[in-house]
Amino acid sequence: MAPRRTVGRGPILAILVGTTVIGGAASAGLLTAAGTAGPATGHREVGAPSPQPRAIPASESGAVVPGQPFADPPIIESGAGELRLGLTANALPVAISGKAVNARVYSAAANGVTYPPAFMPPVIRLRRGQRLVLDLRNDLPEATNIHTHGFFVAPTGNQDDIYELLLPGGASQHVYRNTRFLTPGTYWYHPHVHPLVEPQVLGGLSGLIEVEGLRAMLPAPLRSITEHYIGIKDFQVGPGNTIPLDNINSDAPTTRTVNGLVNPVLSMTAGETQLWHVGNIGADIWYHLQASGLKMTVLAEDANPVRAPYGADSLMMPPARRFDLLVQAPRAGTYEVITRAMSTGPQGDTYPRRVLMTVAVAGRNLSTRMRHLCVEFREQPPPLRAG
Ligand SMILES: [Cu+2]
Repeated sequence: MAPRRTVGRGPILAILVGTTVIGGAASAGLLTAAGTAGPATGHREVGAPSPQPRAIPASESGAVVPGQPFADPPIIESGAGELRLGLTANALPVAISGKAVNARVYSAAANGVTYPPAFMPPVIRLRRGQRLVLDLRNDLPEATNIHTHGFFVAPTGNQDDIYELLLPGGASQHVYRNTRFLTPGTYWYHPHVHPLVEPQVLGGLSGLIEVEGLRAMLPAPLRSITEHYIGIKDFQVGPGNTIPLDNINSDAPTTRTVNGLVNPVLSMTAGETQLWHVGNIGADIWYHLQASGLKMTVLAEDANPVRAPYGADSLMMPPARRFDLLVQAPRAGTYEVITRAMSTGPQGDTYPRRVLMTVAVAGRNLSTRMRHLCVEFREQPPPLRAG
């Protein structure tokens, strides 16, 4: 049975005025003022806050483990005319690269498979023209909703409605039609309830979406190359190893992650070209991506295929920025994908240089490589064909 929609559309402005924190009295005001919506489908009454997660003592949290093997997020896709999935927003402890942290994260379910709560939730891989049915459930102690960042869709029919106020314990169904008009490339999903967007995204509530189609626009030898998803997110921990919910300071010490891992190691073969779907899906931090020794060719910016692919030495990525890239490893060796030290200006933040990911390139004689692993890189990037 489809979940009932328990959404309050009351006086949002009145509800949210003066509400700048999630915990405590302000949160209770937000929840009770909106508590006139219909019955909850979950175990908790609408408007009743769930308990905040208990503090995780330092002796139990552990430390992040860098250098683990790179892993793509799970991928949710369907060959049918409809792609249906469930997303549940939770407030609970998860391990981020080996460290236990109180976070706000999605669990998911699709095609009979359940995906446990994770700092990097599954990628939604959508075909153009496919109907997307997203069943959202709120197990947070505060309101939330869902936004498909970059989708060119109307808010009607409960597609992408940032004014939806899904209360704790509630569920709502979002049906996205006319997806044939979406351009291929990388998008992302996250909650968009003001003023909770920042703490909820900072807490971990964001994931990648790919609208398929870029491959088909590439020259034939490139259409079967390996592709990877590079979801860049960061986290801070406050007291109790909890990601801060208020007084957020994006200049404070921050750990950068790729797919929820600190400096994972991705393997490539010398001469190999891969297709990377890269997105900064964190709340606040800017990234200035650089991969010295690897060749990056931009195919799409923010899910807009470029007129002519271009080579890039570095990529500036404010929050929400996405690039679809061809990445080639010309020769064997170990390469670092870094974010350069940078400042966003006198009123902004200053960020240190950090290694985001390591690329270990094996092999040395291109002529012995199998053809499908060894696509010749052209100095003149390949033209994109209309998809
Ligand atoms: Cu957004």
